[in-house]
Amino acid sequence: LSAWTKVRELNAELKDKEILIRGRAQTVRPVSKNMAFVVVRESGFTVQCVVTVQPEIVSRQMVKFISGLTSESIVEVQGIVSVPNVAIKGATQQVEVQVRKLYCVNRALPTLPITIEDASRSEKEIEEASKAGEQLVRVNQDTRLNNRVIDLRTPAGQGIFQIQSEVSYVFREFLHTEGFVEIHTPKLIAGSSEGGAAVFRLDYKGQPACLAQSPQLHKQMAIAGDFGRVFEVGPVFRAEDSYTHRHLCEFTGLDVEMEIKSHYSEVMDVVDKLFVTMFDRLNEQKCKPYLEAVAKQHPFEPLKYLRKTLRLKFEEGIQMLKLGFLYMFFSSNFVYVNTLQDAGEVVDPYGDLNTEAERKLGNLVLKKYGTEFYILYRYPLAVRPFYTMPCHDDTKYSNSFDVFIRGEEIISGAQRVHVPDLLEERAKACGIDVSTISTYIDAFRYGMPLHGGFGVGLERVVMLFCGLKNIRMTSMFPRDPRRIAP
Ligand code: ATP
Ligand code: AMO
Repeated sequence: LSAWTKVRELNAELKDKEILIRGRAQTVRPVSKNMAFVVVRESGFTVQCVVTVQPEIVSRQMVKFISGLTSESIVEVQGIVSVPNVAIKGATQQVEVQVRKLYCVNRALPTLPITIEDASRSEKEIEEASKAGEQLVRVNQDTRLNNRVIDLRTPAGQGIFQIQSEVSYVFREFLHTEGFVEIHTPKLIAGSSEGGAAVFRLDYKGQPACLAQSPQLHKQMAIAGDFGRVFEVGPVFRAEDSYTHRHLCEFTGLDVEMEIKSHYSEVMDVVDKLFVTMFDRLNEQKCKPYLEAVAKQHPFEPLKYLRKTLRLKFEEGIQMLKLGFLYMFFSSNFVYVNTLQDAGEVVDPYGDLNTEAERKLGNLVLKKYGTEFYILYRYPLAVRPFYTMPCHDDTKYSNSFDVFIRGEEIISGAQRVHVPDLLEERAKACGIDVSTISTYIDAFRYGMPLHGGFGVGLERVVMLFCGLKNIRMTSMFPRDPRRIAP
């Protein structure tokens, strides 16, 4: 009996060996009554299978049956590996399979809502064809998401979620080896964990409740329960009311919480080591075909990062932005008009950076320090959640940080207030109804160590590592203000 082989493993070393593969009939090309080609695809990798009439082995009837297969049907193919002496176009593997048997496991409809060929095209291909007078189908994002199961089958779709899987795998593996315990916290909670309006409220058997905006409160309570270092991978719900390229209503949070000895730089040390390890792993051989598959459809430059992650003070970031604008002021009058408006937004030393300012700072940091991955720390207290520890030397600032990839936020983190009265005071000052989080505040009254942590948006990490333009591409079944299906 032939051995099952993965399409991606088919290579010239298997020449003359009999193999068995299962995949989808991507394209079926009858040549004559005696011959047909079927490109079989498995997990984004493709191989050309050749069916030729052979006495006792392949009948004309079988060639006819194969010629009538519909695209995307599931097939099992038994055959012999051969190595043609010309390059094979339209398949990833540079060998062929000479078919001896082919069995159709499940037949797809003759016409599908989108074709893999159309859904796999790069923007550049479409534009070049258009210049040459040929109109190629451009599949828009809504059509892709409405037909997500087909869209996911494209090489880029496969690559993105293989990379996503590696990110969460490295996250778990790294933290396990660093002595963190994996926990699972409730997603139905009594009060908002982050404050603000972005909360899904619901009725919990007659009691008001919400979907957790983060595992924040319970991951801190796990520290109160003496699990010194914890992490969680789980769903996070945000009732975002606007439609942006980087906000979802449900995303996957990679959360960490840990006791600290004396300073929240210990938390930043974990971020640093974790992400350098992660980026190194993503650049290793295992992920290479997936990164290439994504880049083929959505070209991007590899992420620039340092062996020791840059840590930049928020105030220094503001200063760089001011100087950046000054620099642009001298370079062009046109930019001058825009930058004055922008400068007005960002120079507030106790305000937050808006999306545009974050991007600009990302560019300036890249120019000055040669990295697209960095930590910005010591944020103004006013723009951070109630549980954030104020700086002891200046309470207008806080022991907190955000982390950026290519000028966009992927992580927020901080040292937490561990003193219950201050915590209660801060929650009230931030407009939170403390009765909804009383069990959380009580936990601090039973003795709480110094601690801190951070939360990572999984979909944002993959989006920004791969230089993709929209977070919906890195969420398998995205939930945004307009979409709750499929
Ligand atoms: P989080 O707030 O959860 O840490 P974030 O990326 O949304 O993540 P914020 O600090 O809230 O970060 O926002 C940074 C900037 O992003 C805001 O100043 C605003 O310009 C923009 N922004 C945030 N949320 C939204 C939203 N829902 N819609 C549009 N723009 C937003
Ligand atoms: P924050 O609200 O910044 O922090 O969220 C942490 C990270 O989650 C991602 N993120 C999102 N991703 C997709 N869609 C959204 N609507 C969205 N909102 C946030 C971002 C962000 O950096 N409890 C704190 C973390 C902590 O301090 O431990 C928190 O939730 O990548």
